[in-house]
Amino acid sequence: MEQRSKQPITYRFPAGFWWGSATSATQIEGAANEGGKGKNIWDHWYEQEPHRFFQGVGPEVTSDFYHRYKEDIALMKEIGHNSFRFSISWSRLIPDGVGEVNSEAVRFYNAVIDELLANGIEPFVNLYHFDMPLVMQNIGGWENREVIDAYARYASLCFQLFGDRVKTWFTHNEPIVPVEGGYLYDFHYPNVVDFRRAVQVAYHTMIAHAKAVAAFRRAAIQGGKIGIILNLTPSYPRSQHPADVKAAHIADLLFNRSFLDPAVKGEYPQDLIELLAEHRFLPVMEVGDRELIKENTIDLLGINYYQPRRVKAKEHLPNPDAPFLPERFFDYYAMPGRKMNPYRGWEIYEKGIYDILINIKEKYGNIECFISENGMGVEGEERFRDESGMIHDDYRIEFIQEHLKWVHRAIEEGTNVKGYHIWTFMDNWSWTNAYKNRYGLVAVDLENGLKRTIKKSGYWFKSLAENNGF
Ligand code: BGP
Repeated sequence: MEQRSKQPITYRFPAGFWWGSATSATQIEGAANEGGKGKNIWDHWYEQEPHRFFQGVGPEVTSDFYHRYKEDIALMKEIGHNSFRFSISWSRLIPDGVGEVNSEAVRFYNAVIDELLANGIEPFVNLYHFDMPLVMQNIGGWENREVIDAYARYASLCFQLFGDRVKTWFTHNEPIVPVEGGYLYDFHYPNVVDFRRAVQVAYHTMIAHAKAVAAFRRAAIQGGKIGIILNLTPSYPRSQHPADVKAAHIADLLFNRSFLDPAVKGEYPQDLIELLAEHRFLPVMEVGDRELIKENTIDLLGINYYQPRRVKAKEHLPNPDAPFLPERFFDYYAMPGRKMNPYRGWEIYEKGIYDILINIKEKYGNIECFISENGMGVEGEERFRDESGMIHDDYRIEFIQEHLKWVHRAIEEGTNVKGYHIWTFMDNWSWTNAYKNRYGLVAVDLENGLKRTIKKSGYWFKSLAENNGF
């Protein structure tokens, strides 16, 4: 193979490794009120409570990918992408969630897919990234079984419309996050705080997932694979004391295994069922659900990893009047000496990515997987721009390298890892944080007509992809 870099390659990845990035519709498309798109919960919540969004910035424009996808895909190619994940906006494709398909949306997604393929970039398509159509939320969102059926129909339409060219599909991105945000901790619409409803939403999201997988099997897309993308946040106990270990085990059950086990093994962990039953929080289930989950396991697992979860046994009895939350079972623990991202208050613990992969190998049948998000958010990143306009984000290069060393080691130890996607391609709008934390390999200059400029990390990523290692 041609050696493009002068540097020797110490960490070489398997042939055909996927190098690319991940994005989501609401975070990059913009054109929120254009092209016949229906409103989703983000458009609605922003209209209701703009002050909840960083600097009052909502999702109307974001990075304007809707109008600039050609330029952006050219940049992806330039920085070495061989694959790229985006999501379809359900409310763009089917404005009211259940009715007519919006032909302008079909045109747009066809154009994006064709442009990616023409540039040698494999499209990875996710069906749901936090963006419930408003009409669907107004009848209860994931709490309502009708919404599950509407979602399954939407999924099946997507397979019909785009499955001739898109071979890699995902049902959900981080399905725990809308549960946490929307039903426990008040950072997504509908801003409910109710453990019982949260459990029901989580359960129904998995039923929706299984129905989408079933629809995918019926669609029989040649060479197609379907999966789910989970933010598997490893839970580390403060110590090996049994009470700390138990606290970490419960956090793992609630936040990771509540989706991982049904998706990969086709069943919920017995300990989770017992825990919920003990506290009288089992969700309402229907006849046939168990078989549906059993029969519709995934082909491919996407793993998002940002930071670990460190917990300890509870030190005080919970206040019986406070709302019931997962923290009923553990307290968070800030490990002394832990490494922090100085620009966004998250811990950096590179080995976590390895621990997740080894766990998947040992306990989940070594299912085919890839790193579907990993990245470093930086507040105030504009200060690292030089006169030429380039952002010198050496910290991001180091962040990626240090994580990739652990991914490499996991591959050497026999894990079935097929690729690495960074969050994210270009700086984007992020939920209530709006443009606060920048994650892109490409900068988007908000002061300058959303001008795109490749960051230092973008050039580094190019050499990483071209050399299939570093
Ligand atoms: C992940 C989500 C992304 C993105 C990222 C960064 O959980 O899948 O959509 O938002 O986190 O989050 P933030 O911008 O809040 O730092």
